[in-house]
Amino acid sequence: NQIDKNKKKVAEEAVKYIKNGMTVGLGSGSTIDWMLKKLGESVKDGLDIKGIPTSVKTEKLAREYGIPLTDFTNVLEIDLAIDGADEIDDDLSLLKGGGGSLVREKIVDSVAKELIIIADESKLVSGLGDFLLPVEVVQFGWELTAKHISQLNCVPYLRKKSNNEIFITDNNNYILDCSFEKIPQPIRLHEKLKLLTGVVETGLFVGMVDRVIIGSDNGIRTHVN
Ligand code: DER
Repeated sequence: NQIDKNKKKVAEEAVKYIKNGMTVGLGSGSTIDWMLKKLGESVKDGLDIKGIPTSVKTEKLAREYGIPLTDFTNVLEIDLAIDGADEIDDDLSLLKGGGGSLVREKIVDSVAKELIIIADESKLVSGLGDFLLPVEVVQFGWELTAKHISQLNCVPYLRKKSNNEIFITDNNNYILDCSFEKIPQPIRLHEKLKLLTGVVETGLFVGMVDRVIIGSDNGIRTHVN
């Protein structure tokens, strides 16, 4: 469908920024899945890179496509990270975590020398918060963490899988999806959430993005920070 075509377009455009010798942060999500497919083809054509995946799902797919992988045991620097997003606001602040990989994504995306976000135009918003904000929390005492988060004026929902079992992240934590409606000052909300005992990380990615590549029916638009 058209959205898939747009995701494929921006995914293939992003691969052009990957150069020989790079260590590349591999994001997570369906748009990134298209990027991994294209990157695999470039690797087959001789592109010499190593990837660090931000989820078990991305790791599996990268292996399937023959993308060489490494990890922080071997490298402590990432030249370029490419990732998706659930919402992108006018300041290029992001709301991420729809796929449940926000912790590893933020670890990789924040250390990368350059961060490129790829998305279909539907992700562009004037303000963050229509999408529920994912917050990763430790399992122990999650009910208390949820109570403290709710005191920041939201309703936290414990993420469940389709079979109604509790969703467990790659880091063996839970995710609370929080309805803040409007998030006028993402960094302020991130800081308040991050200070709460039991909170591991939030899906607010502020001041991290260098370039956004947006796919729409009539082509590709790039926003540079
Ligand atoms: O969970 C995430 O942050 C992912 O990047 C995800 O939100 C991107 O989703 P999509 O590319 O499948 O729309």
